[in-house]
Amino acid sequence: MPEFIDGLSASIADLDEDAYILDDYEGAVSRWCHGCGDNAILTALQKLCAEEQLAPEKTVFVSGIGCASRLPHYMGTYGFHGLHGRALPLAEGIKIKRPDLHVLVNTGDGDCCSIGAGHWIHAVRYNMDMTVMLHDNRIYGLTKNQASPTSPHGLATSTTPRGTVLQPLNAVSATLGMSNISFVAQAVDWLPGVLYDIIHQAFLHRGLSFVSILQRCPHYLPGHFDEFIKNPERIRLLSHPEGLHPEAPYMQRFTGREAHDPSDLGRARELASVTERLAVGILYRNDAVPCYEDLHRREKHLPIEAKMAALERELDRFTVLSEAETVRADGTN
Ligand SMILES: Cc1ncc(C[n+]2csc(CCOP(=O)(O)OP(=O)(O)O)c2C)c(N)n1
Ligand code: SF4
Ligand SMILES: [Mg+2]
Repeated sequence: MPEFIDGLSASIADLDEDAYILDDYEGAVSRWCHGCGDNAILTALQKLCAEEQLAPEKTVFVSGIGCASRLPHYMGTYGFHGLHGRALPLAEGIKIKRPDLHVLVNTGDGDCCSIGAGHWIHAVRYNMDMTVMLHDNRIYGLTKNQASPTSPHGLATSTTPRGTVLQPLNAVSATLGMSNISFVAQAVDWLPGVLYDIIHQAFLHRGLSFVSILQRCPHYLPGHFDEFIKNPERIRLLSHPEGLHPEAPYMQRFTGREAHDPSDLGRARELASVTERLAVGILYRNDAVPCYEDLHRREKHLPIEAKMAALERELDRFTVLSEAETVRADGTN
């Protein structure tokens, strides 16, 4: 007969009390709309934290402003809900001062690709160790239906009532064209197993991993991604031992599978440019790109004497000397 403690069997009470469970990562109740794709991303992140047993006090979710940027409130970890477009520099500041923290960034298509575009390019180039998730719903959700840089051509919004006139910015192609990239992936919110695996690999990668996630906004763009959801042929699921694993259970459901070696940047760029058939998976990874915080730390740990001598040398370079001092400094007198 099993022993019972307050109605629980001894085997349940014996569970490791120090292990974190999903509940430990739950924050405030989400205010996102019913069916919003942000919910799927939140679920994947809570699962990631539990799977990797991330200490909540050592984990920080950083965001800008927008619906997507509310995510840190819904996590039971630390968080920084920042300023519109400024999620990445905030995350970089946190990482440089506290490299021991796990830093994850949630940013919208307006937040990252519009007002924050300058920071996006440089954050990628600095390659600090963080996981960046672009929630690309192709619209400004929080401020009620304005066109974003990723809005498709012709989309009627409150700022473009007769339809957008520009072709959209392809965030994955743009990132693949930046300097110093180390991890670029594309995911969709409606395939939770694939989404989780991509986010998990992005997290395990050391360096800046950029994951663009097509995210449904049923409030302003109902049915917007239906062409992909209803027709899986329109999705090209990328598999490779260095990417999503070919034996993953969801792979079998997709006839549109494709083997893609994530070290092949040329092919990654080709795949990203074809928007009619969406490439989902890890497009590019290069684990050899150095992280800025490591390079910075190397400088930081010079002995104080060496730093002072370097500073003196720099100051001397800009010192304006009188004629007599110049002669003395030259040793010609
Ligand atoms: C400096 C500044 N400019 C503009 C705004 C107004 N604003 C807040 S969120 C937002 C766009 C949000 O769109 P996106 O980043 O795509 O996030 P979503 O709401 O779609 O998740 C804008 C323009 C602001 N808060 N601060
Ligand atoms: S407006 Fe759109 S993006 Fe914002 S919470 Fe609602 S469904 Fe999500
Ligand atoms: Mg948006």
